Amino acid sequence: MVLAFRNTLLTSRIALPLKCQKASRYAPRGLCRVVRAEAESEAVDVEPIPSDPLEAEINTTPPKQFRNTGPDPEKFKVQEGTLGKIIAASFPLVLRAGSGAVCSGYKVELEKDEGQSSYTFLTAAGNRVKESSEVSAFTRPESPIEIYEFEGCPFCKKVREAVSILDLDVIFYPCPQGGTTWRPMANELGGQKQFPYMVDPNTGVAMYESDAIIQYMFDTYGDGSVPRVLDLGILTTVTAGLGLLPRMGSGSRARASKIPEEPVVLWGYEASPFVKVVREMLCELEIPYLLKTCARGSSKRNDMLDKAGHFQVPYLEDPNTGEAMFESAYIVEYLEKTYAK
Ligand SMILES: N[C@@H](CCC(=O)N[C@@H](CS)C(=O)NCC(=O)O)C(=O)O
Repeated sequence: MVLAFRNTLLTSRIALPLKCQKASRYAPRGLCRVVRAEAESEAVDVEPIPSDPLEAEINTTPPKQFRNTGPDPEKFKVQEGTLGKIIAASFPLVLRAGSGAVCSGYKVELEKDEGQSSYTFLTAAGNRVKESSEVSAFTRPESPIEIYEFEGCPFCKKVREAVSILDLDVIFYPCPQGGTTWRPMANELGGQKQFPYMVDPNTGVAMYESDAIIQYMFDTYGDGSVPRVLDLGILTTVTAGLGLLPRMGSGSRARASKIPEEPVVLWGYEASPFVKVVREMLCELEIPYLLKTCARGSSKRNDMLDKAGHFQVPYLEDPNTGEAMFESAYIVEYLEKTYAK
């Protein structure tokens, strides 16, 4: 089923509550031309996006310079008082067999250590580990894809794994239960109360149904074949759901918050438990974020190294305050202090 409803959407945006109107300054890139596909419909109708003056309002490029206000990064260190949380947040990694930890076509080689400045996680005996993937050979989206979803939803989790595997940068609009910002927005855009909901401003495609979204992303930004771990039907969804249980719904219920003017920028990837606890907080507070996806094999690890001097995730950049920081416990505290009401 294919629907085009540009005019309805434009009208409905004007009618949104004040909070949503303000937030929607950067939300609805996908408004320009939305095509909705349902799971059972194979053919997704793609039409060119007409140029739209609304697009000029959207700025997802963070300022170049941030003040680093957090502690020094401490790789794999679990901060005091957070052990239980990090163990619980590691369950999905185990139950999902590491899905979302590495990019498509991930490869490891040894190379001579000649003091290269590029990312490596291990240097020993004159050699260093070089990681790569095949994603650079795939079509890359010019603008980030947009996904409306929430942390505790197994269907959303499958889609987030695909995002990491394909190394896609995505703006996430958190829609926790009881959320009053992006939930109504998603409903206005797509017409249904269902998550995940994806809008791709590059192609004008918008769709529901996790499996259809995953297939679309691999068709458009991959080699067309969905990895086995995401293609096991009910088993994929059940393991995604079971993995989330130990966190007992964290990140799934909305709390009162101040919605920032611009999305914050989170560097991370799906399988990291340290990143998960930050995502949970972003979701509870309905803070939209641009995910700079950097699973193993992503060349964006070098980008972070260049800009921050280290590679470690999570790494948060907040264009609203100009602050940047490593360390999950600190980031969670920062978000609470800055955006919780
Ligand atoms: N103490 C840090 C630990 C974060 C951490 O170790 N993250 C891992 C990913 S799970 C990482 O960035 N590893 C760097 C690498 O793989 O080179 C925190 O709580 O944020």
